[in-house]
Amino acid sequence: MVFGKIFKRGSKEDAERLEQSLEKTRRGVFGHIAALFQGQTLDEEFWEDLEALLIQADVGVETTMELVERLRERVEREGVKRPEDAYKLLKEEMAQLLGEAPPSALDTPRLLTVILVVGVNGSGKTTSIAKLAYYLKQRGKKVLLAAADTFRAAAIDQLRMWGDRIGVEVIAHQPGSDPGAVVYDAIRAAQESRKADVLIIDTAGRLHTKYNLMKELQKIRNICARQVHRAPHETYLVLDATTGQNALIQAKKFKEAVDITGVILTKLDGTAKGGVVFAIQKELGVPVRFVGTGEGITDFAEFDPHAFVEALFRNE
Ligand SMILES: Nc1nc2c(ncn2[C@@H]2O[C@H](COP(=O)(O)OP(=O)(O)O)[C@@H](O)[C@H]2O)c(=O)[nH]1
Ligand SMILES: [Mg+2]
Repeated sequence: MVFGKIFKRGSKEDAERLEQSLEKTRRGVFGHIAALFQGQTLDEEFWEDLEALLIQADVGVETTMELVERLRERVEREGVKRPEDAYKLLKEEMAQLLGEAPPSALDTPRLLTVILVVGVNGSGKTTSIAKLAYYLKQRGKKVLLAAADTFRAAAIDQLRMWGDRIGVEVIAHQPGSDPGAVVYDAIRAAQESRKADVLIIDTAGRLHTKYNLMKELQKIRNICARQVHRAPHETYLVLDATTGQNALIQAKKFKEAVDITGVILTKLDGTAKGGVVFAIQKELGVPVRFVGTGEGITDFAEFDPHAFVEALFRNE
């Protein structure tokens, strides 16, 4: 009930943060795309340039091909001659590609919502968890954090430090302890004395080691499912927007192992590209739910596909 009201999409604040974070992107490749449409003719060279720029913007080869194909078809069918008219159609097609955000588990009222957060080291998991916790707290939710990245002592300390700053409790064990046990305790704490509405679980992010990260994540999921009906209710994959197509390759690996329900795209403020949003939606079929727009606790926004496309093309 409460969530339905609180998570009204497309808040003005979210749109403004998104817009600010895309400053570099607007001046970068998407600015070049806008300039291309200020030319005179829609000739073969134009289409080749558009294709090259979209790929450069991290939209991805597959998604770019489909997008350009669809746009060319529309231009022909609708008899569009002027590049500026074609620009409007491109914007429409890109918005269409992102579609409407599907309902989020955060919109469904339940006693305890469990959010599992996964991703490689350095992608921005811990920071995003702190931001999300703060975001939810500001909206009246009681949040609890679980430090299930037990591999490094620094990771636990980092989450604790954030917890102290934002006034959110962190359940942690000793470094090197079993992450599953941390999750078990955190769920019990959330359900019992602390009565949290939302539990957010931080996890380790080492890939390519003997230690099997994917197995560990699977185990954590099983523990969640045993203790809370249908948990985890959301599994967010954190991706660093500045890593472009690499982020997409990582995402595919995680998706094979765990059921990803959404993406938190970080460091959108640090890239002049940003087209990876389209590739994520198209090639993974997973919605971007939140974006990181800086290093501060409030540099975070709920992702709205329409606001994103508007902000991306708002450069005339
Ligand atoms: N500019 C910027 N930096 C970010 C953002 N999100 C995270 N970071 C930085 O990325 C680095 C790694 O973040 P961290 O949360 O420790 O990543 P983790 O290893 O995945 O937990 C830190 O220096 C963060 O401050 C963002 O949205 N924008
Ligand atoms: Mg971390």
